[in-house]
Amino acid sequence: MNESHILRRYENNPVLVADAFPKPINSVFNAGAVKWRDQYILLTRVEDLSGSSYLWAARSQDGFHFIPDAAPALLPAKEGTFADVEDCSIEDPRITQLEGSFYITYVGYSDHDCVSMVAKTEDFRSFERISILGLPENKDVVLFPEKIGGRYAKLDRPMTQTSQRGDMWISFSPDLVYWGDPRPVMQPRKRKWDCQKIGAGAPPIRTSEGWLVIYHGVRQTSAGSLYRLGAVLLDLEQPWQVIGRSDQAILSPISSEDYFGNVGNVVFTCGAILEENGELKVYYGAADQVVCCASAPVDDVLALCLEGRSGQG
Ligand code: BMA
Repeated sequence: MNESHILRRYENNPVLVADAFPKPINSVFNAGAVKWRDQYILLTRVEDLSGSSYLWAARSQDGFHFIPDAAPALLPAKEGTFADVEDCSIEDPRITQLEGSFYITYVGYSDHDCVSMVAKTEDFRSFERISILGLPENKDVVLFPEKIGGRYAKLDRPMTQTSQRGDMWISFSPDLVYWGDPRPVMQPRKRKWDCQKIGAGAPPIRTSEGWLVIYHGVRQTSAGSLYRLGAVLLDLEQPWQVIGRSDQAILSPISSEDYFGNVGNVVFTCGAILEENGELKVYYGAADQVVCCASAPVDDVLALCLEGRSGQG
């Protein structure tokens, strides 16, 4: 297999498949990831046999062998304030550890199209929904793991009808409910692998060089959308400033599991873990079917971003 990308696939991929679950499901993919009390936790997107998605946690001692919990973690709200915006499906959870709790950002689907949501949990078993973070059509929302300049900060990806393009934006909040001071952060790049849509994947990771964000980029091909992963470094104090962005993709669909699933040609991440030894583990959904892992020394990923200093924003 061509392994020219910086991220190296775990040799026994996938790390989680539908058959591992205690009831029949269609697929398990796009998972938020966190290491907590010597346990790796994935909060996965599970699609059931009816085509609706919800969230289900799986736990592991080594980051590769995951056992799903006995029951789903969070189902689409069917009543109350949030049912209106997520009663069809909830998708693509990201986990941010912030002020001692876990904040889960995810996409809610309803007749109103897709919105971005945030909920809070302490244990991945019970959740408190907090607010709608982004109006339709909004996806790929991640919270920063600390306040910036005294305010909570998020990246998200509103879509524009006119250009049919999705840029990444940042905005700020005093309370995770009211958001403002929005600024564009970066755009798809003409003629490159990320020329049509981009979106934050894993929540920003603090490094010595800046906030590291693993993101996905999309390009249309004659076979449909091609989803790949890239990396970008944002300024620690002014995270709307791009320090450097990888010119090349860091992971591309080239392995069989990236094709044989519901949506081929897709690698899509919602979570990454930076180990104490400097290894960056990226969990990704392959072909919207299974969860896989790939890794690289974080220094290699940072170097690639810094090489791309000129190709900013
Ligand atoms: C995006 C999201 C992801 C999915 C990807 C590829 O728009 O819906 O959940 O993995 O498309 O199909």
